[in-house]
Amino acid sequence: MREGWEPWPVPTAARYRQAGLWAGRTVGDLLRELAASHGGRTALVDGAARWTYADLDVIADRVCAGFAARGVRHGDRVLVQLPNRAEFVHLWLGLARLGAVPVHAMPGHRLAEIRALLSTAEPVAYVVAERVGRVNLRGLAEQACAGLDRPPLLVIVGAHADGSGAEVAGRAGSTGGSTVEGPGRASDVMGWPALLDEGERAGPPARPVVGGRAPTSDDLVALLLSGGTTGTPKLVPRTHDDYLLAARSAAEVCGFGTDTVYLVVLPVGFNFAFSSPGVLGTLVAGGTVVLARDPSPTTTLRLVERERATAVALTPPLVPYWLDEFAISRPDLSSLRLLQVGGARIPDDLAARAEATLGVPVQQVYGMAEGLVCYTQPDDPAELRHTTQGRPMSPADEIVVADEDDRPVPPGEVGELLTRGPCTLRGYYRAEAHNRFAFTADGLLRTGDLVRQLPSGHLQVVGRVKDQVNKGGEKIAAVEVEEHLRAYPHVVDAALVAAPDPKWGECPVAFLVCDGPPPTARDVAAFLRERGLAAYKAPERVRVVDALPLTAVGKVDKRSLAATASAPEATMT
Ligand code: J2J
Repeated sequence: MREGWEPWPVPTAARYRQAGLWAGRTVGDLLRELAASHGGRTALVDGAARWTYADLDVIADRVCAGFAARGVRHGDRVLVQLPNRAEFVHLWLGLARLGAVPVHAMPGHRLAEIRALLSTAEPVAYVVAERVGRVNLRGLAEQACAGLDRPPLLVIVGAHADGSGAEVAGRAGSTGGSTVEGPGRASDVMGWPALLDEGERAGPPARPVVGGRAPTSDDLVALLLSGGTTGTPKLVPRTHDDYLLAARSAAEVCGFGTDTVYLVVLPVGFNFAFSSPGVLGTLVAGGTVVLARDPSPTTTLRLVERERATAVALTPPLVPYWLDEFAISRPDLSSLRLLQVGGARIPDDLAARAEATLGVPVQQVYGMAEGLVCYTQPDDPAELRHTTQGRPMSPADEIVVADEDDRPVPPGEVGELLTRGPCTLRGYYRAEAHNRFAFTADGLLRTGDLVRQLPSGHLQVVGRVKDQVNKGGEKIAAVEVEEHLRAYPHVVDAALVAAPDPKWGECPVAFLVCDGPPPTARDVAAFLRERGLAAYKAPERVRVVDALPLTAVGKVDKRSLAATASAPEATMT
C-alpha cells in the first residue's frame, strides 16, 4: 500500500511491464521526447493562441519550478478547477514534471463537492478560474478554504484572456501575493502569471527537483473523480504508467497520429475528454489539441471548420444539438473523421441518424475514470456501431459478466461487469472501507454496470446496479443528494431515482416523505443550491409519498420507485 492508494500486485505489475504495456516513462519524459521530435509542431490551440510542443515543454518547466518555489513537493496534491483553457494543460504537464498530483474537480462543482475534495485530498494548492460564466469561482474557493487548519495556496487563473495567453493578473498582482481572512489560517493567494514568473526566475528545475525526488512512472499522475455512488466523492488514482498506456492505446485504437486535430468540447478534466484518447492521447500521437471554451454547437461546429478538426467527443445530449445546428449553418465538416459519443448510452437510432446526417462515423465510447474504456470501430458493421458500446481497448483488460455471486453468467446474458487490467485501479484513494466491497477478492472492480456481451465481444450497457443517476453523462450519486434532501424542513425520508428523459436520457426524480407542507422541485433546487451542491444534481421532479417502499430485506425499493417515476403522473411538481 502506498500513501492512500493500492498499487497493482507486484507480479501483475511485472507482467504489465514485461509485456511493454507499462513503458516505464513519465509524462515529463514523454514531453521532452515530443519537444525533441515534434518541437515546432502546434500542440495546443486556445482561441487565437497557439503553443508548439517546444513551448509546452518550456511552460511545463516553468510551472514545475513555480510550484517548487512555493514549496509544493513530489506527491503533494493540487486541486484543479478550471474550464477548457490552455492553463489546464500547462498546469497538468507542469505538475506531472514535478511529481505533484492534480485532482480533477469540475467547473460545475460547488461548495459541497469542493469541501469534500479538500477534505479527502488535502491539497497544498488549489488552482481555480477567477470566474466561469457568471459564477465567481474564486469566491467559492476562498469560502471553501476558510477555516481549514492548513489552507492550500490559491492560484487564480484570470477571467479574461486576450487570446495571446497574457492573462489579467489576479488581485494579488503579478509579483506578490495576498492573503484571505478566515476563521482558521488564511490562504495565500497569487495569480497564475505570478506563478509562471516565479518559475521563470527559478530557472529550469534541477533533478532531483528541489526538496523532493523526480517522479517515476509508477507514481501518481492524477486523481480523477469517480462517477460516484457514495455520500462523498471517491477519487481514482492514476499512475504515469497506466494513464499513458490508456492514452497510447486509445490513440492507436482511434487511429490518432500527427495529423490529428482533436477538438475538446466536453470539460477537459473529464476522463473521456482528457485520455480517451482526448488531450493526452492526441499529445502522445504528436497531434494538435484545440480547446473549445464554449461547448455550444454554434461555436464548436465553427471551430471544426476553422481548425480542420479530425476528431471530437460528445455526450449523447449534445448530439441532437449538433444535428440541428448542422442543418441550419451547414458548416464544412469534411475534415472530421471520428465523432466519439460516450459517458451515457446513445439511443441506437440517434447514433444511426448522426452518421447519416453528418457523414462521419460515430464511435461509441463506454469508459470510466476507474480505467476500463471500450470503443466501437468505424469498420464494425453498422448494427454493432449503432447498438453496442464497443470492446475493451486492450487485450490485457480482463472482463467478467457476473451474477450476484460473482460467477460468470452464460454467454449473451445480462450481468454486472467486473474488470481488472493495466489501466484499472485496485483501490480508490483513501477509501479503505469502500474498497472492501468495490472490488472482488481477486481485485476485480465492480463497475455497477449491467451489460451483455455479444459473440463479437462487443458490450451493450443495459442498466446498472449502482445507486446512481446518469444525466446525459453527468453522474449523480443518489445517496449524496438524499442526505441533503433529508435536511429539508419537514422531509423525514427521501429517495432519488432515475426516470427516462427525452433530453438527458435520464434525469433524477426525488421521492419525499414529509410531515409538513411538501416542497416543490423548485424549492428543492434552491435549497440544494444553498447547501452548495452542483446544480445538475437537483431533482427534475419531486413526488411526495406516505412511505418509501421497502424490499424483502428492508432496503428502499428503488426499482419500484423508478417504475413509478417513469409513469406519467399529474401530481408531480
Ligand atoms: C452507457 N453508459 C456509459 C456509454 C460511460 C470515456 C467515456 C466515458 C467515461 C465516463 C470515461 C457509457 N454507455 N457509452 O471516463 O474515459 C457510464 C457507465 C460507467 C460510468 C463511468 C471515459 N460511458 N457510461 O463516463 O467515470 O455507467 O466516465 O460506469 O464519468 O458512465 O462514468 P465516468
